[in-house]
Amino acid sequence: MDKKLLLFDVDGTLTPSRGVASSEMCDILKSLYNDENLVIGFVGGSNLPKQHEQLGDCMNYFNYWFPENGLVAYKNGVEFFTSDLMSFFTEDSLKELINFSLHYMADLDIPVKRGTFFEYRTGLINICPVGRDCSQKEREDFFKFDCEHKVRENMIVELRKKFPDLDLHYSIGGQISFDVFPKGWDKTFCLNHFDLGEFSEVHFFGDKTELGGNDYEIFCDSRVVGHSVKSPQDTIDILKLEFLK
Ligand code: M1P
Repeated sequence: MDKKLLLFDVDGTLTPSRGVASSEMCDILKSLYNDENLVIGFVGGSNLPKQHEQLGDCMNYFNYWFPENGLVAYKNGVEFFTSDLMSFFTEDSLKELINFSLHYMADLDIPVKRGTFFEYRTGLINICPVGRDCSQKEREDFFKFDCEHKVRENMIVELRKKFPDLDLHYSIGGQISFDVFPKGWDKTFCLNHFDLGEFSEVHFFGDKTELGGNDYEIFCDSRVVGHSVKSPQDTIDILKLEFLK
């Protein structure tokens, strides 16, 4: 019962947005992993290949990997759970969502459009007005444009209006896109994979902890001690202060 569970968001918390983990971050994760009183996991909206690109060999310093908010789950590198979006959608309701989204994005007047506007994943859908195939420079430009013009927020308002009966949750976790998933399939979902009674404390670190951000629900969960960070460096500072022996 002395064990603590530490859960980390990826983008903006362990790594820069869609960037890679620093060697300092990796060293700290290694020290935490080697502490027998700690159990370590990451939980992000991205799928595993993207998380692997970002975390590289640091992945080995996590007992648990939770891609797609824990709708896919690994323990010690072995998958033990996977969900299916089609247990929620019917083919017709999914088609309606895709058709409306593609029409909406076709009518958007934004500076640049590339490919992959709608990505169907295992436990969530990712909608990306600029297109996931954009370059790093186009990603950063879109992010600035979106901060000013609220392209994603406005689209979410329209989706909510259009599909009031679908119990969907919309969440902005990164720079160019937003995730859509059934209510309850947010990052708190990963907590279902534990018997939380085994831990004296459960901590979560995330950067998008404000309402509408994809760390909000788990950050506010009463079972969890939430840490809101501004950057990976901020995460490192808290870990050094509170968890490194
Ligand atoms: O992990 C946070 C988000 O990372 C990506 O967002 P973006 O490409 O917009 O920066 C996506 O993988 C998204 O699904 C995820 O929530």
